[in-house]
Amino acid sequence: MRANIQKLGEVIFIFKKKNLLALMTLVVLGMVLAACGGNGEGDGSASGDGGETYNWKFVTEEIDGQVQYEYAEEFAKRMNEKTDGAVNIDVYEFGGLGSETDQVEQLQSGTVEMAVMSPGFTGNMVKEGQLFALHFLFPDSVETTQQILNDSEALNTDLRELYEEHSISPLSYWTEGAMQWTSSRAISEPADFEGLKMRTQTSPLILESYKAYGADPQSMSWGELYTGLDQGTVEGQENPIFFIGDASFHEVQDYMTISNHNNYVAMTTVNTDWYEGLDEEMQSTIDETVEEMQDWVFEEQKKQNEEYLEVIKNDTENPTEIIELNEEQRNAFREKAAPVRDFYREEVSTVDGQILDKLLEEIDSSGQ
Ligand code: 6CS
Repeated sequence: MRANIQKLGEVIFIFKKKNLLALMTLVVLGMVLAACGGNGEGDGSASGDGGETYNWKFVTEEIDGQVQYEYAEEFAKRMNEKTDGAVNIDVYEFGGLGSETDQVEQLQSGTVEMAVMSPGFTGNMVKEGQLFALHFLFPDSVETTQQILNDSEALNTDLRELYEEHSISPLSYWTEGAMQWTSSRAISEPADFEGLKMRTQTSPLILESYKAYGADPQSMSWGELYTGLDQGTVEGQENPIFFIGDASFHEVQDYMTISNHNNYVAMTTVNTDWYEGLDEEMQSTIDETVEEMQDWVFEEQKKQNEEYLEVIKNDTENPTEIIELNEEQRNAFREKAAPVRDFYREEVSTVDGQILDKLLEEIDSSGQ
């Protein structure tokens, strides 16, 4: 089963740049393979030597080599070592078990025990989680942003409780780096977005953020994005640099704007009932590993973002014009983005923006 999924991942890697149809076929194939494999035992089962063994599934939204997948592999390795081989975690890359939204449902139903999940795919369910879609919310420093994600009570207690109403427990939040825009036309001021067909994830507030600049946003799975950009179905997208480079979006885009308009935040999530059913010792081992992984993943995203900036700059076969916004230019976007916060408070939040306001106080006290 695992070998099949890994094979599938390699094939996806080869095909991803070339053929949407092939990729989507493989997504379906992955779902069939997963169904054939049946559920891993989430609870302990007896091993030959009388000890308990645990087999869990950990699904990610990225493929082998990318930050989320590397995170899950490292997490699995650490859990296996700490439990003397009792915990075995199978890591699934994007496409192995379906689309990003399929993966959310699999975690909720307990078909998979663990998932790296982006709030950008849960906004129709956990409305408050859409605060991550607000541009220029976090400090410019990615380090400080990570510190806030680690310490925030608004996120780690209040927002977590709202996710738990939907059987999803976010155990941590971590950045995959600052997001930048790629596009088929140069973007250096809000007017450049006028009518631009912008690809986004599914959370409605992400679309709202781009409407505020005059763009024409539409949500799409990233599995369709390379072809969408190539064929002009969409003309721009946002992502951290490592993802732009590794998914080769720059090959089918002419410009990359260094806007640092937002941070890409991912969550390490577990199925709530499953996690609460584990004994205390196992829960602490998971919690301890989740905490250790915060520094690990920070370094991983930093390394990959730096490496891929060079890859994009040096790709002379697919030249990309890089536009670096100065503070004045960023302020023009900041101004247009400000009303989206009020929209969030008034139209989106189910708790009158309380979580956002608490987070804003936490950001303020970070001094950045
Ligand atoms: O743009 C996306 O949808 C994808 N971007 C990243 C950085 N990770 C996975 C996600 O699905």
